[in-house]
Formats: sequence, structure tokens, C-alpha cells
Amino acid sequence: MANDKEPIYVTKTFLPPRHEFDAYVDKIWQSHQLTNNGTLSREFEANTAHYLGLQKEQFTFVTNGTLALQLALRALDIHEGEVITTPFTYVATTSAILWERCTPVFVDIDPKTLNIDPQKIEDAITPRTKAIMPVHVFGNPCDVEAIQAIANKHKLKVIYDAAHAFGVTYKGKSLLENGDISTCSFHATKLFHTIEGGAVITNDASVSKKIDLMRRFGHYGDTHYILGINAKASEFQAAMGLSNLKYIDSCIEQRQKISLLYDEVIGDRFQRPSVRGDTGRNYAYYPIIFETENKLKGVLKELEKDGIFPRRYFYPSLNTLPYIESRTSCYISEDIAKRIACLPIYTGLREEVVKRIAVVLNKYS
Ligand code: T4K
Repeated sequence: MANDKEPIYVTKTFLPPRHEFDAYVDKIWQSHQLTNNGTLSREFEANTAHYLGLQKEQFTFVTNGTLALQLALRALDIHEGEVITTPFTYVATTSAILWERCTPVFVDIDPKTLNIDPQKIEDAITPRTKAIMPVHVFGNPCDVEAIQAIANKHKLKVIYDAAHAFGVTYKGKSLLENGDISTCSFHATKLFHTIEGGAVITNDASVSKKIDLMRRFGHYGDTHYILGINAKASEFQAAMGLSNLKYIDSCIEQRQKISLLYDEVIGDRFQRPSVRGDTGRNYAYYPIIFETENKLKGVLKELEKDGIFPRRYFYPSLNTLPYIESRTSCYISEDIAKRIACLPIYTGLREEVVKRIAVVLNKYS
């Protein structure tokens, strides 16, 4: 790698103009309130819910996307039994289920969308099944209608891990309105971030109240109601979120441009996940599927020499994790996880870099 070149990673965190963040930090200096649901956190919740087309009460800001998943399970009283989920996602989806002492039951993915295949869900349901936890992987909506129909038939809860789906709309509404609960991640590597952070979204006012209590140790003042934990976000996280929210539309626009440029320079030489119709996309990731794992490794090696580092999102398929007790095969996920990578996509990525990447890729198509 040439020393004068800045490395290009799969993403580069967007940072707002420094003075805009500083203006919020000044408010923290004035109030001395650093955490515990301060003014900035409440403003962040109201503004972000509004941006997403949700009611303020539907949206609860928490420390990170992992705790959001754990709180979701807890709030729906799922503390044992089986949770049907996808093996093709970041490890946090599975680890949250295991951490809450439930058993993840992996159902294979649809090879076209890379999301859990609803047609295979019913076969995995047993008397111990409590919930379905699908992921809108790479921000691509799951088959929410089919999943809800199965959940209704078998009286199961649905928790969507929507860590990648901030700003995505489906049929003109926020995708986050689906299921009993949806959770988001606002980690620094995400399209929209609060440094670390996450959110729990629900249409059920009683669940929303429970999440609010749970994230603050289960008490208001001196009155203790339920078992809780510390999942509160800080005022600094809220300050970053408030600053970034003003730029989210332009971030999505810029990513869309990069995505279209990749489409143009790579053409249809690589398989790409197909996106459901009626989706307002957020362009959070640009995944491509190689013909073989060897071709993928060849490309990664060659790009690395040029200081470019795509990521093997998501590898390995989570049903193969060493700490999973019951081994189930998910052939499609295991196969795709070996052959997929996400290309760099972020605000400020130069056109020239996209073209350099395409030159290497096209040698391996
Ligand atoms: N569910 C799903 C489906 C998820 O994808 C995630 C998280 C979660 C749940 C859990 O949400 P959180 O609890 O994290 O809120 C990253 C993130 O750490 C993780 O949040 C994310 N998914 C996952 C997909 O990606 P790594 O191991 O790839 O991160 P890292 O540090 O290698 O970063 C990747 C690149 O990003 C770096 O090469 C450079 C760039 N970067 C990274 C950081 C940390 C920046 O530009 N600035 C930064 O501050 O996991």
C-alpha cells in the first residue's frame, strides 16, 4: 500500500460540522446533565421519531443495538424457549438471544433477498417456540406480510432486528412499524449514528412504557416497579445524533449516487441481493456475491495491496458458531456467507476509488 494514500474501509463514520456538535456540547456544559434522560436525549427521541414518521412514544433511545434486542426480548417476557432467527446477520442478533438464555433456531435464507425464508419458518416451529427474530439484512425489507401471517397463526411474537434499516420505508411507511418490536443500531459504522446507540420501536404503548422503565433500572424516583438494567444513552450520544440527523437525507443521497456508480461500473457481472418492491432504500451497504470463495479472496488480496478493505459481511454463517449447541444446516446461508463481501460506501467516497475497485472486480467476474 502506498504510504501517501488514506486506507479505504467498508465505511467511514460521517461526522457533522464540529461547531454544530460543539453547540450541543455547550448546552451539556451549562446544564451539567450528562445522562439519565436529559433534555438532549428527549429532543433526540422527538426529532428522530418525527423524521421516521413515528409518534414520539413509539421510539426509545438506548445505549446500543444489542441491548435494544435484549430489552425487546425481556419486554415481551421471552426469557426461555426458542427464538426462530436468521443465520445470515451480524453476530449480535444471535448473541442477544443466547444472552437472554433463549435458544436460537436457525432458519435458512432466501438466496435472492438474503433474508430469512418465510416458507421455511413453519417447519421450525415447536411447542417451545416463543418468537421470530428476523433481520432486514443490509436494509432490505423481509417478507413482513408472510412473517406476520405465520406469527398470527401460531401466536408468536415478532422482533425485527432493524439495525440496518434506519430510514427505510416499505409501502410508504417506516419499515420499523412492523412486528411487535423493531430495534435499530446507531453504532459509528452505521448510516446514522450516535457514536454508540440504538432504539426500540413499538406500536404498543404498554411495551413502550416497559422498555422505558427497563432501560433505567426499573424505577422512577424511589418507586421500583420491575427488574431493569442500565441501557440509557448519554447526552453526548444525543448531541451527536441531533447533529447528524440534519445530514441524514444528504448522506442517503450521496450513498445512492455511489451505489448507482457501482451498478454502472460493475454492471450485472456479480449477483446482488434483490430488494423488495415498494421499498424506499437507505443504501447502507453495497453487498456483492462472488462465484466462488476463491474469487472473493483473490479480490480482497488485490484490493488490500491498494489500501482498500471491503468487509466479509456476514461471515461465518451463524449456525456454525462454535458456541451453538444444536447443529442445524443452513446450506444457502453457509454457501453465501463464504462468497459475499460489502464494498466501501460512505459519504465522501471518491468516484475515482469506486472505479479503481471496479477494475479489480471485473478481472474476477
Ligand atoms: N444487529 C445487526 C444486524 C447488526 O449489524 C449489529 C451491529 C447489531 C445488531 C448490534 O448493534 P450495536 O450493538 O453494535 O449497536 C461493526 C459494528 O461494530 C456493529 O455495530 C455492526 N452491527 C457491524 C455490522 O459492524 P465491525 O467488527 O465490522 O467494526 P469495525 O470496527 O471493524 O469497523 C468497520 C469499519 O468501519 C472500520 O474498518 C473503519 C470504519 N469505522 C469504524 C469505527 C468503529 C469508522 O470509520 N469509525 C469508527 O468509529 O462491526
